[in-house]
Amino acid sequence: MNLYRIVDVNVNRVSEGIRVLEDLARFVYEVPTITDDLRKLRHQVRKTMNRIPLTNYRDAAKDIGFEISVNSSLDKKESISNLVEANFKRVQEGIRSIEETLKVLGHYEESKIYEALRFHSYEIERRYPVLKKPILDTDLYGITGEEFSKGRDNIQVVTEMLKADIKVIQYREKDKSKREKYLQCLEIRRLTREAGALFIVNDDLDLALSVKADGIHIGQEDVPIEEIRKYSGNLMVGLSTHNPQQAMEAVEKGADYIGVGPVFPTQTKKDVVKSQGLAYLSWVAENINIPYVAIGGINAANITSVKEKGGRCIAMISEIVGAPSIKEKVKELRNLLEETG
Ligand code: TZP
Ligand code: MG
Repeated sequence: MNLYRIVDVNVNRVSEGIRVLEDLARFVYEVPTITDDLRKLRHQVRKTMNRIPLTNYRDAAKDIGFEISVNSSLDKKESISNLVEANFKRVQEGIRSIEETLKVLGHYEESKIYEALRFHSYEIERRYPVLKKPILDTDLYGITGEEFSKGRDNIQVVTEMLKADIKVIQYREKDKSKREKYLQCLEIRRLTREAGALFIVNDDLDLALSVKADGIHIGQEDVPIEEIRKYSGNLMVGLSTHNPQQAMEAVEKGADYIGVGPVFPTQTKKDVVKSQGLAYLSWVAENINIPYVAIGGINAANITSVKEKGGRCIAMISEIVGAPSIKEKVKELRNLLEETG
């Protein structure tokens, strides 16, 4: 049956993709653990197929994909990081195709094994050297807010934040059409990639995926994290929390980091919950062992107290986007953090 041919073609595609990643890990980045994990993954991809009797349907000459692949985007690599990204994508899409096809063919168990292998590939991708993202355990986390930006648009503000070497940018925008947000996010993705900064999109999973952001940030009132996880691939997922119970649940449900706040009263967020004060932040600093980001009403006058109570990565909207000079403001905030030791 031709469906088996889809599986067969994809097993080869996936193996080839892993092979490229393996060679780069071994000869360019020289990371034995990742090389080894990829080699094992490649073997498992092949070995799982041995559970299914396969006639050999392979016939590249008759394969219409042959002509398509000659002009595919995989042939236009601009950098090693593009090459690595494209091959992880190739591996993950190939496995997804195997999974779906095996389900139709009634091989549920094997389909589940491939699903697990795909998740394993996301995990390896997160550790792959050239793709490794900055971790959220220090410095400033910049969030857009056009209405507080003194007439500047989100692109101008993000450009300034990146110039000031802020390494985490969140796109948060409540008042624009989805199309406008998409266009701004596309540009911000380009800028953050160039600057080696993390790009996180607030609320919208489709937006985050379509612009290839690094992460999505959701709140307690959004679609639950376990649902987001089903579709978010290797995006990191951040979740806002307002009390210890929510923080523990977020860890249990696999959040990559949590938002902690609002630490102080804020005018910036509508429908905001009551400020939690510094006590909740202290509790998180002592009890939670995933990255956390303090947020809400933080400014130059109180950032020292935030750091003293265990704040490490600190998020701000109005204090940064509303500053006459973003560069000067970031310098001032960093000086205060440094002085606090
Ligand atoms: N989540 C909790 S407080 C807040 C968000 C998005 C707003 C933070 O804005 P600001 O201007 O830094 O108080
Ligand atoms: Mg939200």
